[in-house]
Order: sequence, then C-alpha cells, then structure tokens
Amino acid sequence: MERILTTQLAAHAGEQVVLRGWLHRQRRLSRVAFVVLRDRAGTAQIVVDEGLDLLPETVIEVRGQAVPSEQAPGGVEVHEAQLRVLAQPTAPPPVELHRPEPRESLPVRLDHAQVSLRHPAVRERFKQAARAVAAFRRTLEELEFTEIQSPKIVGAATEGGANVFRVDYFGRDAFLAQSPQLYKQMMVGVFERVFETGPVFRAEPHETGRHLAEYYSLDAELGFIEDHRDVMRVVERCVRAMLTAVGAPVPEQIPVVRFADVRTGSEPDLAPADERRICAEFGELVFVEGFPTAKRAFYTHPGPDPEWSNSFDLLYRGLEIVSGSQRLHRYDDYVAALRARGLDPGPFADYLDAFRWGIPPHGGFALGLERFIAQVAGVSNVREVTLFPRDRTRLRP
Ligand code: AMO
Repeated sequence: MERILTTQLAAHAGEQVVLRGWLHRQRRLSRVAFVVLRDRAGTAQIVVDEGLDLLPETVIEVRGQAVPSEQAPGGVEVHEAQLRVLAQPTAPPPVELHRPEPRESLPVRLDHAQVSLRHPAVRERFKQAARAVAAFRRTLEELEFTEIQSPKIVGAATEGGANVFRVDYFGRDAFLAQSPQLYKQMMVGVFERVFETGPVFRAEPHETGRHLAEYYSLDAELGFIEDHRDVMRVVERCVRAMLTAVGAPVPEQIPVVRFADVRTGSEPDLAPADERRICAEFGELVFVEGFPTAKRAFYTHPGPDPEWSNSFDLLYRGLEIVSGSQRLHRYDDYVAALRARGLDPGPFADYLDAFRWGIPPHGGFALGLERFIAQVAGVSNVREVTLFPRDRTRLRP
C-alpha cells in the first residue's frame, strides 16, 4: 500500500491507509489515547487503545482505517492503527513542538535548530520564503532577465570596507562577497538584464534584529533605463508577486516620497525610527527616493541636482527591505567617484574595464529575503526566519 500524506486523509475516508511521519504529540485519556502524526504536509490524529511508550519525534509508520470524525482535526482520523517504529530518538527533544507557537526563548531554539525548525508554524515561514524566491524568479524570467551565479570569494569590497570578511586565499588577501554588485553590473554588458539569488556576507559589528552576518540577497540589474524610476517599476512587479505568493495583502499603489521631505532634521540617512514613522504615515509599502549622493555607494548615479542621487529604498511595514539605484555607466565617472570617496581604483580595475568597453545606462536593486519574510510573519528579529543564523556570536549549529 502506498503512503499518503496527512492532508490527503479526508480524500481516503473509509479506506485502509498508510501514513509515515513523526510522533508529534500524544494525549492519553482514560480509555483511549490520541497520537498526532506530523509529516511534511500537516498533522493527523490516530486513535490507539492505550498510550504508546514512545518519545516525541519517534519516526513512525501507521497503517489503519481512515474514519470520518467530527472531533478530529481535518474531519478524518485513523482507527485500528498498527504502528511500526522507523527511527527511535535517543532522547526527548529539547523543545516542545506541539504548542501553537514555540515557547522556548530564541537562543534556545537557535541552539537546537535541527529540531526546533520542525515546529509547523516555524517551518511554514521557510515555506513562505521558498514561495517568495520562486515568485521573484518567475517575475524576472517573464521580463526576460537571465539568472546568473557570481563568485562569493572576491578581490574587492563592494559595499565599503567596514563590514567585509577577510579570507586567507592561498596566502593572498580576499573577501567574502558583500553583494553581487560589481558582477551583476558587468553582466549588463552581456545579457542586458540579469538577476541572482544567493548568500552574501557582512561582518556586521552590531547585534540588531535586522542584521545578519550572512543573508540571502535577491538581486537584479537592467540596462537601457532612463533613471532609477525604471528600476523601481521592476521592484514593484517583484514585490507584488512575492506578496501574492505568500498570501500577504498587496497594496493598490506604492507611494513614492522624497528623502529630503521625510528625513529627520539634516540626518544623512534614515534611522529605524524614521522608517517606522514613514510607513505609519504613508502605508505598508513606501518608496523613499533621492538619498544624498555622498552617503550612497560609489557606483550610485547622481540626480539632476548632483547632491541628491538617483537612488531609492523600499520600506515594508516600517523596515527597509530593498535598496537600489541608477548606476554610473561612464568609465571616467567611476574613477572620479572612487577618488572623491578616497577609494583606490586599483582593486576595482577589472570591474572598471567593463565600462571602458561600453555599458548602457543601467540600474538595479537588492532585496533582503530574511527581512521580507520577517515583516510578512510579523516577527521583530530576522533570526526567527533564518534556518541557521550567522552573527557575531553564532557560528553553530
Ligand atoms: P544594501 O547594502 O542596502 O544594498 O542591501 C540591500 C538589502 O539587503 C538587506 N540587508 C541585510 N539583511 C540582513 N542582514 C544584513 N546585514 C543586511 N544588510 C543588508 C536589506 C537591504 O535593503 N548592492 C546594493 C543593492 C543594489 O543597489 O543593487 C546593496 O547591497 O534588505
């Protein structure tokens, strides 16, 4: 007999069935016991005559009769069950997986991620992340973007040297990529439109709910644009598709405000409190455009007034989830921009060469997957939506 999933039980009412999964929980009453079996799809209730002498998370196979029952979650439960143990735990799990929401502290859950991630509500967040990435990919493929894979061991710090991880590369200095920035731009010269999803690395010195030392970046870059507004239109298509994919509300329109109009005093960037204030005033999703040129990365294209750049952030429920801009596309502008920031053009020579040989006006953006999912799930710490988070103190599991 073929295994069915717990979610298929109702369709098999009245039949003999086989389920395989984990012993999620057990409730003993005076004359019967209820065993909840969990598989990749959901949970099902099994009725047994007496309690099982098995630990939670025992891997089991259940053969029995699928019987409609009003009390059973899902409307069908398994009776006359025969149980077979497929794998026995060596100890009870250090976390309780059957509560509607986990009760253990975040550090305890992260220390035992191998098993705490099995919690159905927690697992669902990662299924959401998978759906969001698929929607991002689908949207950009529809727009004829080509998916690329750029190196993660690199010779130049793309987003400034402050938070770059150094690695010993056969005795030479190398870095872990802080973003695919330089590569995606060079690939505009090959494909016009590219995207990449992959891990990026930042040696973030601060311990916050929004920063990881390794996060998953959804990047895109496109050529032949007028300015950053063309990039924002692509961002909007992606984010709409991603919100739809995770079942979150999609606003009718996304307001665009100018940085100079919403900043606090003369601050050169938005603080977390500003991001919350702006969303409270303008909506769940808000584009902020026109950040000070001097405060953005060297590759950012200035606007008509060169003090302000053709750049933008997208805020979602009070948190920056996307950053993007039009880029410089002339060789001489790059050399000047690097010099103006006191950066040595040397390490960027290969990248700069791309601009010697003709790169069209272009721009792009990056979206932090963990931040997006954290906001969808309504959790205040990105570690809640990272399988095995990496930060200043955490390198295991
Ligand atoms: P930026 O550095 O703003 O831009 O990063 C883009 C987006 O990545 C997410 N993010 C992070 N998420 C978790 N932990 C971190 N430490 C972290 N740092 C950033 C945020 C942020 O909006 N190359 C440019 C993008 C571009 O212009 O194309 C860049 O990396 O969601």
